[in-house]
Amino acid sequence: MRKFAVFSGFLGSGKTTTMIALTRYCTAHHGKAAMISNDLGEGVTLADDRLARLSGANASQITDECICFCHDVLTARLNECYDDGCELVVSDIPGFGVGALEHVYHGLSAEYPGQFELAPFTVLIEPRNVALLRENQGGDMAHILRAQLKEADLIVLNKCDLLEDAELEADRAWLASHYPQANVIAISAATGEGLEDLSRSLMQGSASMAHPDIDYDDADLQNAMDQLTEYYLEYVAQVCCNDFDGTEYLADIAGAVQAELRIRNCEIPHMKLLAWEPEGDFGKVDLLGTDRPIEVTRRFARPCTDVAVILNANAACPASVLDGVIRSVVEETSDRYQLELRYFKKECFNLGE
Ligand SMILES: Nc1nc2c(ncn2[C@@H]2O[C@H](COP(=O)(O)OP(=O)(O)O)[C@@H](O)[C@H]2O)c(=O)[nH]1
Ligand SMILES: [Mg+2]
Repeated sequence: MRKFAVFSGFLGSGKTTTMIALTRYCTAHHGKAAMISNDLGEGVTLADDRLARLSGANASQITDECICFCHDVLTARLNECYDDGCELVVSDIPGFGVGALEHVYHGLSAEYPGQFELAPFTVLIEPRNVALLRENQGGDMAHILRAQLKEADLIVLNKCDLLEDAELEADRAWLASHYPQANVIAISAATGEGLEDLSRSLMQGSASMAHPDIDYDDADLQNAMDQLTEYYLEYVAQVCCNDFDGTEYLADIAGAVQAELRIRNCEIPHMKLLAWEPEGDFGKVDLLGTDRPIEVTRRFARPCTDVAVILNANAACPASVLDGVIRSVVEETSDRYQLELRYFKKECFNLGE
């Protein structure tokens, strides 16, 4: 089997966590699987890809361009995975990702007919965003969520560990009735619930190859996408003390960026901070909006000495504002922890500019 699935979905919905859990689960129970993290930064190491590898997933990355527009790179990578014995490969798409059904699925099937078996086009959503849609809130973001869900063959309601049974059923029923073209399943990438369902849906189902009625030039949709600034930072921190708490350090950076952006009325749907030390111990902190608590996704087991850090962010604010905020927060926080920094890479750009 040469199955390929795109995972679309809003920033922070859990695409990476799900791809990690799914590829590990499939490989253990059904057949070898692989994941691809796709994002735009040029020549960067993605936090998602590094996290996936540190977590033991069979993972690789495609950067510089959306897989929507580099089918040669994508097909070469897919063929490598299948030659390596994979039966299922999943990839996410950068940013908001609306349009991948047309560009990736229809593009691949036109250019490489019959080469790949396309699994249901999969869109992840988290309960908080279902709530926004149900309450008719969410502003620009709601436009993106609706467009994404219209593309779906399979809607994955993730983070169901955060819901009571009755809430879960209500959300599932609402999604099924508003997006009747799609199957809806509920999972928790965090606990592993529903992974069997998801594996079977992808391995046994196939893409509908629909052409949903989405106005990709819609001014609101375009406006929302144009506001997005992407940020990629990689550095190494040399630690002087011997009780350095890497997790607290990452959480302090996330908290300070959140506070600074709140003052400036900027929204930050997702910032990821990943740090690891040479022996493979690592910490991960996620910021998922100015109004949500900082999430410590993984704690360092021990105090660490030297650490490598990757910070990736997507924010709805001008590039100069995000750059200024992140740079000064990283410098001030690192000073406070008496770290010496060596920068490797920084990229910051606005998608609309
Ligand atoms: N409670 C809970 N949190 C989750 C789950 N899946 C992902 N998350 C958290 O949601 C945040 C965003 O996840 P990520 O996979 O990076 O989302 P992505 O931006 O769509 O790739 C992280 O803090 C994850 O730990 C889940 O099933 N349950
Ligand atoms: Mg991700």
